[in-house]
Amino acid sequence: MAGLKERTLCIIKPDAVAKKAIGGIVAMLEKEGFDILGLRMIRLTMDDAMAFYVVHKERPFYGPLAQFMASGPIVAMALEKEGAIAGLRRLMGATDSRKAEEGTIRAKFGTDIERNAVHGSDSPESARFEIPFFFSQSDLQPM
Ligand code: 3AN
Repeated sequence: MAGLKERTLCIIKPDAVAKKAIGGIVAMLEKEGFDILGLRMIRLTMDDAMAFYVVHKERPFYGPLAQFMASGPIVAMALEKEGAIAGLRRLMGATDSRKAEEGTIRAKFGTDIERNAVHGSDSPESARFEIPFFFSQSDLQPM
């Protein structure tokens, strides 16, 4: 029996957009079986970035992280697949790109712990906050 489809948010971060990795990353996601329900290229303001990462507001890297995310265009995608949240985290690899396993997006396109090419929701609760941050319900058409 097929498992339950799940939705997650993926962001191609400014470092990966700058190095022309959008196509390479989208190709890896599609090859892994993710359905792309929504896709937008945007530039976050500092306020947007701080609001998006509000869960990290007590962390020492909060300011620099928001600044980095607002430093250039990003690509936000709403993805769907069985086990999408864990599946995307696996495909992304370790947060620190230097430690990311071979074959992962971060191993291929990331640089370090900040410039790590992609973001992925880390739980169903995060996905429920993060997807509507970028997409309205009517943007997301099931495939
Ligand atoms: P992940 O993105 O793998 O879920 P989190 O949730 O621990 O990692 O951190 C969110 C983001 O904050 C990471 N993607 C990374 O860009 C940034 N980050 C995490 N730890 C650090 C750090 N020590 N220094 C700079 N940036 C960090």
